[in-house]
Amino acid sequence: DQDATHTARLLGVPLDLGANRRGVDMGPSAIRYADIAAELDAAGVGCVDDGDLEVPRLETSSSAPNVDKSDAASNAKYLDEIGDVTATLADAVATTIDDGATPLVLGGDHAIAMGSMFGAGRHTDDGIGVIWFDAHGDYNTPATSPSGNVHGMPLAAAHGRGSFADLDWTETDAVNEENTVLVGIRSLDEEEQTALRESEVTVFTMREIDERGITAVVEDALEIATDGVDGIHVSLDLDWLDPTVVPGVGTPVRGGVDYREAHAALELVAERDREADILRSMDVVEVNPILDRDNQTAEVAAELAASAFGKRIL
Ligand code: Z70
Ligand code: MN
Ligand code: MN
Ligand code: MN
Repeated sequence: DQDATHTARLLGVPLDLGANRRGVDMGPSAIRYADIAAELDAAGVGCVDDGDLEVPRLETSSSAPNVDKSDAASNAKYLDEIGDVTATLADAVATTIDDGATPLVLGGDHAIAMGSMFGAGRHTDDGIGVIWFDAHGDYNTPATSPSGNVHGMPLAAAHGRGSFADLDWTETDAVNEENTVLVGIRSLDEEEQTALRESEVTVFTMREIDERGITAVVEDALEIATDGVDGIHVSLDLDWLDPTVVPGVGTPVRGGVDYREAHAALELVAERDREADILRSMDVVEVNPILDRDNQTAEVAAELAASAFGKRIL
């Protein structure tokens, strides 16, 4: 008996304007093709598919990256378009939660998490915590980003850091910095590292996982993220895992968690949710089918989502 309490609502966001490689726009299709609905069903979780949000296509859009390198504040490619998409996503996520369901957002690049987090934090008294499973910190701002790619910035934006001119719709107190935990990090830019050191964010690098094991680290992450909040958002960037397990990601970084560690981590999220109903929303991002082999990265994404939503072996 799985006695799960969630109804998952799938929201596809085929956005790749925040990434440096084309292809993650096909992520939602690939994850559906990997039968995420059946995976959730096996977890005893009801699943409603709300389809994909409308996203501007690079091929048909007249928009330019719109980056002025001489103006640090504008060093964020396609921020205008990404701001529109994430505003729509935030509304959809907030409405889904108000309806009593749990949004499972399928990316798309990691920039979409701004919409997920601001939507999940809306209508809360005490804000939300976040657990961010990623190789990267995603804590750049337009002023610090070496690339101008917005998928390297969503967490900083969620904390109201930096100047994001086209994100004027955001509510910057929805995502609590002190309840934000990064897990499995192994690649930070220089200024991003400084910003994280000076922040209230807790960062568990791969080193902590090597020393203490994945379950001890994730138990700590859950303790910190859930302390005094109205629930947590779980953001899973597939490049968190080792590239040998998930070839279909745009920015692979050696030395990631393996398949079993990843499942153990997300099963702990589900276990805590069974005890205290903490899971408010989740996103699964950065699956790139062009770089994948036989859809295996999308399959891992679907399986890990099911683990987070409560799938159990016994
Ligand atoms: C680098 C940047 C990145 C992926 C985030 C990388 C960002 N720190 N890449 N997620 N896949 O450009 O800001
Ligand atoms: Mn990321
Ligand atoms: Mn990443
Ligand atoms: Mn729950």
